[in-house]
Amino acid sequence: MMRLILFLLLIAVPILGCWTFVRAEELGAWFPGNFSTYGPDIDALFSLIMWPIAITFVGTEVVLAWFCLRYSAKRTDKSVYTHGNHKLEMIWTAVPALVLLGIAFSQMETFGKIKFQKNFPKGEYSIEKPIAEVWASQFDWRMRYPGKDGTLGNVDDLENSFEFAVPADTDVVFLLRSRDVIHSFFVPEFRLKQDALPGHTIPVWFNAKLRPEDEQRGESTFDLVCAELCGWGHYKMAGRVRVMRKDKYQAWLSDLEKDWFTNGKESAQ
Ligand SMILES: [Cu+2]
Repeated sequence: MMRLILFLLLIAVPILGCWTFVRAEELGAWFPGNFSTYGPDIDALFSLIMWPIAITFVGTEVVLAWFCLRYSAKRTDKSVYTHGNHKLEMIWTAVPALVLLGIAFSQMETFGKIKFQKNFPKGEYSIEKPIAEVWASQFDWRMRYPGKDGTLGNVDDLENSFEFAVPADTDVVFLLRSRDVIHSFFVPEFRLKQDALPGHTIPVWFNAKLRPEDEQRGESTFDLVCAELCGWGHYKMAGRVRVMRKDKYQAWLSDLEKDWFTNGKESAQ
């Protein structure tokens, strides 16, 4: 009786597991909608890894439940000693190794396209001419934009915090830096997550779209969160990425410039 209860409890796990894996996508449990050009590639990799895991998980749980029902010892049984099965061990080492190797090779193209610096966009914004520098620190995000001269690191640079504005449908390259500890720049809708490491300047790129319902307005806002536990105020590193139609972006930039150089005096009057 006990054995049967145990079996039913154990078999409930893969049954619920199947239901979760099949339904998760339509329930929106994996990711929010995608709004960047390389999002679909990342989603394809997610499925590529998720399905072997799902099948292995459900398979092993079913076997576990079945073995508990079929092979659990009775009180009168004697102990059995085993030294294992060499052949079986070879198989269950080699099969996952091959699967991992397959995953490693099949993600290389996407990884190269997104992360290798030689494949970075070379349009209006590039590694040499980034749209901004994004500084992560305990516990805020600071963006530094080049001023009129288009280059960073001089007196006409503009700054703001927690709000990263970018033009829509444009390859945007920015430099990610940290002032103190490791942080991580994460925008789920862009499928973009990049660690910020102290002492390193890491170029990052994306190309974001407006949400369809925002086409009229010409601006969409997405959450920017820190995805690396960086201290007690980690939860406060909640910023926004504002994706704007190009004309809106230019207007926003000149507003920032005005505010920055008048120290807010002009807009306060
Ligand atoms: Cu952080």
